[in-house]
Amino acid sequence: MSKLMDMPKESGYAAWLHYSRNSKVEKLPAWCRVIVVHGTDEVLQSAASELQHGLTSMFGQQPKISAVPVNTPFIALGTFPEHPLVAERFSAKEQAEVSAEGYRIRGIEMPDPAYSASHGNDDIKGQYVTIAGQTSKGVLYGVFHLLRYLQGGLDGKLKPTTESVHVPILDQLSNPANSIRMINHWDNMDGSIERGYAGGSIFYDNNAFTTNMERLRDYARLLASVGIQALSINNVNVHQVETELITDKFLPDVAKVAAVFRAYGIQIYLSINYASPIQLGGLTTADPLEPAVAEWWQTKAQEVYAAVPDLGGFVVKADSENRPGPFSYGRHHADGANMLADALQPYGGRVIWRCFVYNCKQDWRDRKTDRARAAFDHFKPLDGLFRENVILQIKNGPMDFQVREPVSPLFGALESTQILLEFQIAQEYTGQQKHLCYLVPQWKEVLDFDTYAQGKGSTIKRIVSGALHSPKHTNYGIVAVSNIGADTNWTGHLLAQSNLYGYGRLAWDPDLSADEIADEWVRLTFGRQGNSDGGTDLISTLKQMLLDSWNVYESYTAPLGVGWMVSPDHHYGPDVDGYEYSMWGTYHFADCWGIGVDRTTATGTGYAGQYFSPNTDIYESTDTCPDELLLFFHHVPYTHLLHSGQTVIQHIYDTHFEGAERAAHLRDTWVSLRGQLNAAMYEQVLERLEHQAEHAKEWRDRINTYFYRKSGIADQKDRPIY
Ligand code: GCV
Repeated sequence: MSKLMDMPKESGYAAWLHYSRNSKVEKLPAWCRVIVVHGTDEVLQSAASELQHGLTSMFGQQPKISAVPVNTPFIALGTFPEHPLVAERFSAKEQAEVSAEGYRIRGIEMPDPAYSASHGNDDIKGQYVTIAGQTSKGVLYGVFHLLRYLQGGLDGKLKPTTESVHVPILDQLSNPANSIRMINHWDNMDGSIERGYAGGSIFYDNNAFTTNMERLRDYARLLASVGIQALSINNVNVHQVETELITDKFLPDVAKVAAVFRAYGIQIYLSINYASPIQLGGLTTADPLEPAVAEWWQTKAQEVYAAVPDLGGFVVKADSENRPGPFSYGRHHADGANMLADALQPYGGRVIWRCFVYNCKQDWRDRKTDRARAAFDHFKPLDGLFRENVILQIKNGPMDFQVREPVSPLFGALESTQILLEFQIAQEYTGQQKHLCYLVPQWKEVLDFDTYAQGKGSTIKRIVSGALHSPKHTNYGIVAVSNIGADTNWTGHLLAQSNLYGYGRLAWDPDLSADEIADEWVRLTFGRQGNSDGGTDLISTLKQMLLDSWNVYESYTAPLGVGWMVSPDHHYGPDVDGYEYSMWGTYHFADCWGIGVDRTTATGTGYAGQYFSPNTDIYESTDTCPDELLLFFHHVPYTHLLHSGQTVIQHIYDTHFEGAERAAHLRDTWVSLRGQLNAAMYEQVLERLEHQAEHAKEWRDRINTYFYRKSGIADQKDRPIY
């Protein structure tokens, strides 16, 4: 295991994989003294060494790894086809129930508890715990499941018992809901990260690749532990140096990075510059229908795959925010994507094509153009025109990762096109990892949203997994923008690790609740640490802080779904009119009478009409539009009465006063846990929560004052507004 893993626990480096010593168990329990692993596959070897490391760390003694069964209890790791002992424990039907990357764990059958109490471990002699999959990746995920269970006392349902540590009684089948579970890095080769809030890149510095492979390996371990299996390693805005990633100059380095992640079952992708044929190839055009361009990409694909034979493929941001793309040549996006797809097809590569395409040079006076409509307007007409190895990547909302947006209407509208749902783990608009904002509840709302695309039950999670339109296809899933950087604790705010953890768990199983995921993460991160023994109060208090945090953040920032009241460019902190007269299509239209964007079909931009019924009708009318999205869909007077019974203006005042108080309460709650937490961890989080409490006041006062001055309507409770 990496030397870096020996960094002090309180640094947060080991994150949820710290495997603290279990003081309740004196020595390595008999059932886990030997790991029997069959095969030389490197992912299987990673699985065995992860298990060995985790058990050693928790129980203070190292299990042996053996290639052959032993005459004592043991843990068998392997795939059904290759490990006879593994296959033996499951019927053909049970084996068939496991999908390509799923796993089955079967513990030792427990004898009568009273009998076993007197006879101890002798009773289970010759028996073994089994972690099995169709593939070694499945086995690796199964190992991380067992480790989670032992470290946190978790398996989703079973809670920790003394016996479960001594003898695991798990009988578990788990298959990932999504075939693709991906993370996008927005890392640049100069070492910076676009929208990075946790230090510089772990991949690059000074226009070169890192030599710190240990750090990359530890990242691969964190990702694999939550089931991530795809990773794009450079920014979708591909600048000059990064354009050369697909050349001899950098391909040997890409190959080295790919090898590190491959050992953990993770496939690497590269973001490419659509104008590469011009910039690298000296062609005069990048027109996708020009044969010389297609040929250039075919030759390029051959070179790239010679260096990295299992490269996942290319991620493409085209015709978006000033990036080149097929529009320059009068071609549509299916032309653009298919040409690349044909080049990658012989190698099994995929083209992941982003739908974040809109006019970023809009005139703010133009009330007809609506950025929210753009993805649907561009891509719906192309449904069914894409190659088998093209996947469209769609942001969760129609705008850009705001604290509150409706779900993008493109989901469900594309019936014959493979898709990925894009989330942002990086907190670009949700406090930039200085504020606490556990995003899993937001993502859950998205995944559970019913589009009614094919009647009731057409939820986003069923659409993005492919279950609704295309159950047999594997080019579906979820992707998210990374929130990690070179900071020792990976995410800057230690508690922001919960978002990375939660994202992975949700991509594996969208049916997990935000509460369950928070519970897991808190137990794994804070259980048995520092002065704490992971007592119930600590666990439940921390969990509640996480669960409240999105709502707290929303309440002191932009109200009722309107979004965008942030400082331009860096997007941190309040600036109500910061984007109001800009070209980015991000307006709130506040005047002295009212606020909000009319997106109805009757009188507005018609965006509400992009949804299926009944959603389209629900959003169309203020009578039915949910309060939290009112200003996204409607322009209303400040005196408009919400369903809550409050006027819009009073809602703004109330939520902002309360929000700032609740932010202070988050800090006070943390302070109340001081005695139970490791001192260094306590301090690093306290600093952020103190900043948040202060910054929330700034938000409160700026927003309240702005609307008081615009509307002239006083706060009913007469609180200070400036
Ligand atoms: C990588 C937003 C961000 C940009 C980002 C873009 C995208 O506009 O502010 O930094 O660019 O989204 O998703 O491509």
